[in-house]
Amino acid sequence: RQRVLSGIQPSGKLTLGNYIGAMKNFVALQDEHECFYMVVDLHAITVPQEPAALREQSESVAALFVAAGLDPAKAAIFMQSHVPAHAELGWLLTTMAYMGELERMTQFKDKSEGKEAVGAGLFVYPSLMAADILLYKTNLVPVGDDQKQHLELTRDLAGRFNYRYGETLVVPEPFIPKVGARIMALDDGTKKMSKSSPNAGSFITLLDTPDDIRKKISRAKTDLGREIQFDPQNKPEVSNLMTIFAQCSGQTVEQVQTAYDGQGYGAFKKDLAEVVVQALEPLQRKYQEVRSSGEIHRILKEGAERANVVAEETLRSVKEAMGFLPRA
Ligand code: AQP
Repeated sequence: RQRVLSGIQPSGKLTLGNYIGAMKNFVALQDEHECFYMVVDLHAITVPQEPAALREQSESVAALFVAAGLDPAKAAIFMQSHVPAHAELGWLLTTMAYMGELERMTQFKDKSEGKEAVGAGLFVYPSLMAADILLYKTNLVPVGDDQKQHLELTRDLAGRFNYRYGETLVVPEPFIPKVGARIMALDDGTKKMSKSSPNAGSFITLLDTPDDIRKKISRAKTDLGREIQFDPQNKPEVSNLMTIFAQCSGQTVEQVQTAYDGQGYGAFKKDLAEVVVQALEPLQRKYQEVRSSGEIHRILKEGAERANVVAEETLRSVKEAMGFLPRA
């Protein structure tokens, strides 16, 4: 059994991108492996969050984990801030990261672009993410393709630590599915779908009503021409919609292409909307149950207890290796 860890930020409502790129894999891995899945609230505050919204979104994301099929009896589900070792190891690793390597992170460049004031947290975020992963001696990290660069940095930091202080940390492997690894924005097939985008029409959230979903898909940008053809280079928008169709219906992109051969965008989009509505319906029903039962608080408490045991032990060995005086 390998150890798996991943997280999602409570920085908005979860999108189909988060689901297809990350959560579906979280669920697929829980039977075979020892899994830790967290709501990364310490990451969410790298951009300003309104307290009431942060609280609501945190509970909502945790409930969506369960609604999507994560079983708290199998996987530990917890809030990152409920395990203090994350912030502590995050700091220790920040001192080992180089400015140059952090400056190269494309997510930092994207998120800071055009902003007058850029928080320092946004800059050092990758070293906190490294701490998240390394605390659990994680073997596999299921993430979307957009996180590849951060994972590479995590591997570098773990290697640097081990070289400097002796073999202490486990160097993790990324686990990125080939199909559907990156879902793009509905208004721009070259940008990834993001929950914090200012244009709500650019993403579909897991809690959108059927009517919202139909509206958003019917307004989704499509390229010139009218063939339903999978060609991400030349037809990024249609290709993205085809990926969503395939992921939500359990078909391959090739099957989708064959089924819509010779048909126009209109008919395809109409069917796509229904496929997405149907795929989300059971998840939304379960979400309402989880929220109204209040069970999420107990789930998060138990998850944090399990996580703390593992995280504390790694932090202890890291501090010892670095030469911190142990507390008597
Ligand atoms: N568009 C996407 N396609 C595939 N996977 C995606 N992920 C995010 N967007 C897509 C994957 O979801 C996981 C959780 O991401 P996160 O919430 O920690 O942060 P993010 O990657 O920055 O996601 P967002 O939705 O874009 O959030 P904001 O807008 O707050 O920055 C990760 O595994 C990610 O790969």
